[in-house]
Amino acid sequence: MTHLVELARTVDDAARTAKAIPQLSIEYPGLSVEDAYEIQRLSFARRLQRGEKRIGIKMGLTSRAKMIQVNVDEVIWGRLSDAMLLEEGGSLSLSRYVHPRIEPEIVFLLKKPLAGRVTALQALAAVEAIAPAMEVIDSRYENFKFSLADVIADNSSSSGIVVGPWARPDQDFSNLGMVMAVNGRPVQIGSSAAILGNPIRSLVSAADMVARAGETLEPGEIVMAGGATAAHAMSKGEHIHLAVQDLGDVMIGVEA
Ligand code: OOG
Ligand code: MG
Repeated sequence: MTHLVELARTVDDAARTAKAIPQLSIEYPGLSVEDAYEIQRLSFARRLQRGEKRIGIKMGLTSRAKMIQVNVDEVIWGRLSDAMLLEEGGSLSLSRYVHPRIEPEIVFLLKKPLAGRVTALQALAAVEAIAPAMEVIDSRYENFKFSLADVIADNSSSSGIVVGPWARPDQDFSNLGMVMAVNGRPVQIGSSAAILGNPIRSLVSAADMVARAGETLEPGEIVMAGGATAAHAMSKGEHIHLAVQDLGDVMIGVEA
């Protein structure tokens, strides 16, 4: 237990100061997924103690492209705070991150509590709205390399969220074209269908995974469904633009 508290401080400090750390699994090769989620919970509690508010959760590794890019093939989740929200159409500063990447996503806004084993229909009935979104992920580990337990302990690389226009969820969003462009040039092209075949399945998994941690997704909270394509490593001077068919656009610029 004490070493979990210490490891929670290590990953939290790394995120706060934007300094890369060695993988926890090097020193603790036996680190379990269960312990990793406890480290995540404890490190997020440090954020709450500093005054940040929980705004929802993010699902990760819900597409083949993402699993292949980071060489971890299990669905994971992480906790999101208000301090991670980035202004749509604004810009972020590279100096606040270790080696940030950005990826195209779909996000859900909930109007009802959701937890446990639910059907896709029940999950959908809890959704107030959906929006196109980009997630900024920033592994705190050197070279963006990690094991399953490492990435979970590091809050599943959560670091920033840019959300586009909210739309009613009563439309078919199971196979929407998604194009992420950098300074006008498409760098990732995909479909919302890449997210577990249909992004609603990511919400179904989210409800189950949080319940197993003894938590509930609350009305007003958001759930990021996970990257539909591989992520793009960001560089200074880039204007990153995501267009999602029928849902609209999301933009962010990158400063030094
Ligand atoms: C882990 C986080 C994965 C996603 O959408 O799949 C994730 C990582 O790639 O560093 O956010
Ligand atoms: Mg993501």
